[in-house]
Amino acid sequence: MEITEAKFVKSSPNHRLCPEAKLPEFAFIGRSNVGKSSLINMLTGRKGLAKISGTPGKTTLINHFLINESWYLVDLPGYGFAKTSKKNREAWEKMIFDYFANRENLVNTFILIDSRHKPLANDLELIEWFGESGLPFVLLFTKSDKPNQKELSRNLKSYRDTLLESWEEPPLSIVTSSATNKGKEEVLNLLDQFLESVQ
Ligand SMILES: Nc1nc2c(ncn2[C@@H]2O[C@H](COP(=O)(O)OP(=O)(O)O)[C@@H](O)[C@H]2O)c(=O)[nH]1
Ligand SMILES: [Mg+2]
Repeated sequence: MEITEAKFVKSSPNHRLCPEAKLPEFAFIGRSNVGKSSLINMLTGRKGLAKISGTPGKTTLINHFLINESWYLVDLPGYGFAKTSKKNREAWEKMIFDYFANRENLVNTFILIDSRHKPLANDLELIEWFGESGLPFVLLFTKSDKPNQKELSRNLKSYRDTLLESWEEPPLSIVTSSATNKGKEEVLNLLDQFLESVQ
């Protein structure tokens, strides 16, 4: 897979206002600050495509990027921002769940997990929700350049062990770093496979 063209299409406050669901699309979801925008920039090779924010919790819109004029990458608003109100959290949930319930062109969702941490409750909840809903997803561990090798292995194993409590097999996962481009080829190859499967 080579991304030759990547352009921002629009930011939408809900699924109804998203671009027409005519092209295959891939969503990226995860906690605020997990590295979603950085990963989208890494994959597309465009540094300033998705805005990278040092301040977590800012993006509250569904951002569509058109890739190679033929499919979409979608940067979804982040969750788990500690300071958010109950009302904001409920609004986020409604927006996200409506998006997943209605976006029939969605091929796969990448759930981003910060590799610096042990399993976190709201990440696990999201993964369980995907499982229960029967929605396809792949885990992307982010910022793998940050922890040392020992911490990284420990955190990955901890995730695997926790997920194996409710999954027969651990979900497909890829270890990435937007700082070193680790995982870039793997994710792009996977996108290729998904696109072939829907053509
Ligand atoms: N070291 C390192 N920092 C990263 C990586 N990915 C993102 N960051 C940093 O983490 C912060 C949040 O990244 P951003 O992409 O805006 O996260 P988002 O809120 O999930 O979109 C920024 O300061 C990024 O520079 C990575 O792979 N390695
Ligand atoms: Mg972002």
